[in-house]
Amino acid sequence: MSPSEETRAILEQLGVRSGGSLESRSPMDGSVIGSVTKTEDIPGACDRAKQAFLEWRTVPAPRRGELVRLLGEELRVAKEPLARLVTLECGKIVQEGIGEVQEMIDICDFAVGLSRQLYGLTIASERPNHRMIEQWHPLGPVAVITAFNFPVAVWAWNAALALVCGDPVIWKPSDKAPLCAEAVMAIARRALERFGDAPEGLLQCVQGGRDAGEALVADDRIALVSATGSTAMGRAIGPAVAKRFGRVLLELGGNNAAIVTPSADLDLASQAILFAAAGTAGQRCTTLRRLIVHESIADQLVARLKTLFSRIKVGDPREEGTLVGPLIDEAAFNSMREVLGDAIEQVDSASGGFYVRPAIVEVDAQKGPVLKETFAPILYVLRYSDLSEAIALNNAVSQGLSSSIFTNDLKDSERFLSARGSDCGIANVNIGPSGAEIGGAFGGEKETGGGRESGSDSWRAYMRRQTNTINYGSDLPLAQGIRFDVAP
Ligand code: UN1
Repeated sequence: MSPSEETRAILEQLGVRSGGSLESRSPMDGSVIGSVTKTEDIPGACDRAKQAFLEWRTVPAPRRGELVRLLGEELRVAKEPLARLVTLECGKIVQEGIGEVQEMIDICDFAVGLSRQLYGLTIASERPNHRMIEQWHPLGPVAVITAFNFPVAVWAWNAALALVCGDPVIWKPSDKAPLCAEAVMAIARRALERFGDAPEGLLQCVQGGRDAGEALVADDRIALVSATGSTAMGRAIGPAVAKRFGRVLLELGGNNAAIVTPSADLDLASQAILFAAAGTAGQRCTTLRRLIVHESIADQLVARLKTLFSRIKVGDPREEGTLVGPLIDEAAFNSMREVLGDAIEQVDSASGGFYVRPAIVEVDAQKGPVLKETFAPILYVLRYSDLSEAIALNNAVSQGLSSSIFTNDLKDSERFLSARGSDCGIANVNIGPSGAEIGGAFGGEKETGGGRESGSDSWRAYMRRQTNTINYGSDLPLAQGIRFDVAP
């Protein structure tokens, strides 16, 4: 079946009406597979979200969790068609499409449990008969700006947490993946109907390009802008939101490395490197882009990787056995070609899509394109002789998302994880830098933006902290022992 025929059938199955001026193309063959209506009234959406907030913040958090539980149930029902749509609209292989929807389900489960937690602290007061506590209250409407490469999961990371935290969500999906967003909204509507009395405007989606995102960023009814995308995008959003003292949660570019030490298990490392570098056609922000290998094992490992890379099946992401589907579009292909020149290996160029074989490029130093995040499957290989040098290379880029080390030497691994080790938000041992579980906090430092999404205590970004000091005595001792009396 052609991508457009199959998309039409899936949209119908999921209850999504296609139509409007914004077209969506499948990276598989470049054909138009559907369209959506551009959202004209962004301030109206912000207004509805604000109204919804006034009501939703008063609903007990465990009841808010019930909505997320229902969302998880609806996602389980729609898992296969939604995953298929991710494949059709973004080119992910079937396994990864399913994995992405599983990630949505996982975060819903996580958020349901969280809805009975959202803990604050009790703090010892210096004053007699005083008690200090910290409470977490809902923050306000959250704008979620997502990229094409995780067209549904990143919304879910944000929405599941925001909902239990008491915040409405306005989603501005990538204009390369508008149909996935419409499908998720249709699924969410079923959860909302079953829930019954959620306020209108609690979950919204606005479709459009950069201007739609800019309108959300500028609107002071939006308490938090959670944005995933390029560092250039983050550089525009950060100051714009700061100007109005709004909050941001930025998850921007990565330029992730893995160090392979002489003691590493090379079978395990090769498999991990294969997935981390070639998976998702090199279009994850956690994709492995720089391999830093000890000189004593470099020849052996590179030879192995070259063999593995040559065996990767590149092609129709729907086909059994395909590991690498198409790049998202021609622009992605061009940026890969800019780096590789004639060495780029295009596969099936008659298909209308941009299919490439993942490339391995050995380099002597980190400069030029090695320092940039080219969103395509290029793995640079560097050699090192001493672990401090390898760690310095890992840290010598402007991005700080993910990193890993392959080693069986406890000292090497602990050095890598220590304060003088990797400077990234994620540092792994004997697994690649990509493919994180939702239970951990996800995000990174430096030009990656500093935000943390998903698990651990990332929920705090979606709430406001309030410190309370309660005097249950009859005297008024002041903090720091200050005396401030007037004779009676
Ligand atoms: C992204 O590429 O924007 O860790 C997110 C991973 C996925 C999420 C990636 N769980 O690779």
